[in-house]
Amino acid sequence: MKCRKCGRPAVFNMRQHKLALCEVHYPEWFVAQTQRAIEKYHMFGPDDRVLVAVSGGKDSLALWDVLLQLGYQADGLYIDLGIDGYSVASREKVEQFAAQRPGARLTVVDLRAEYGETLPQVAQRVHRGRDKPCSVCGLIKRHVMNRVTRDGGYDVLATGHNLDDEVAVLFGNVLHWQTGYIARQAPVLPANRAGLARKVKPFCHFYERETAAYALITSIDYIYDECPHAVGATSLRHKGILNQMEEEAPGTKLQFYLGFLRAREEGFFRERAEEVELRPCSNCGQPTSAPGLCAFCRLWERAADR
Ligand code: Q46
Ligand code: ZN
Ligand code: ZN
Repeated sequence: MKCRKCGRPAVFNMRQHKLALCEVHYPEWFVAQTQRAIEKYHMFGPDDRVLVAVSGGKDSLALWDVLLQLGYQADGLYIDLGIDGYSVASREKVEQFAAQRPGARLTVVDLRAEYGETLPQVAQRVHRGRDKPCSVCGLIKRHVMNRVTRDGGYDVLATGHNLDDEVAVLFGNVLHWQTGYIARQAPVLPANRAGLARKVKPFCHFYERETAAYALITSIDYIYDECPHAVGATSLRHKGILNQMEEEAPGTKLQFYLGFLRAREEGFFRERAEEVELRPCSNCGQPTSAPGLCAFCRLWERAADR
């Protein structure tokens, strides 16, 4: 197979786009497509300060890499959750990545150092080991990301969610008709007056294999292993089913997602998207729908009670 642009041997073939490219033209295409998505959804401009949430995985590091290449003012945020083995290894990848790029600024929030407990410790205390720590983890990450975005004076928080991630979430929400969640899923979540930061997903049109190919071809050193708690997650099961459909009909995932965004644009879910009223948490000041303390502060308050 030959590169569509230069005729040299292609290293990557995208069946859904009927496009094969070589090792020079694939990264070029990938960077240009990212810029297109940023413009299409009016995510941010050259004057905005962008905070990229990085986990050490291929998607978030590729995103940081591409934004720096495009000349954006992009800093990184890594949250050290204290998960045995995984956190040490992923933090190392992120720190190495930042060290190799002059001018790339990285903020590390170490959960144990700042709040006194690692994620597994909080989850054990709250769930007594009954459940996976993922719901507590999601809550903690959302809080810390919002806090650093706001306190650091950033205009926007960017995450490395790819098309496979977005489609798996959409699929799961459709299966359970979680209409409120469906209405709130979008490439851009605007900031709100209560203090929620603007959030964007510049990779939402890329298949996971496309971000992986970019990371491999451009030699980004990322952590291959997933978090150990990801094993058996429903979203991974859904990804498996969606991959089967994609295999039989290339483009299925992209069409499902773009069709959803079109329906959204036409106002299909508008009524459902009504915002719940938020007020500042009495302890940290972050927006919450609960009276008094936010869910994050309640987590640690229970720790203090003991
Ligand atoms: S990091 Fe956290 Fe994920 Fe690990 S504990 Fe679950 S939610 S699986 S993206
Ligand atoms: Zn080429
Ligand atoms: Zn709070």
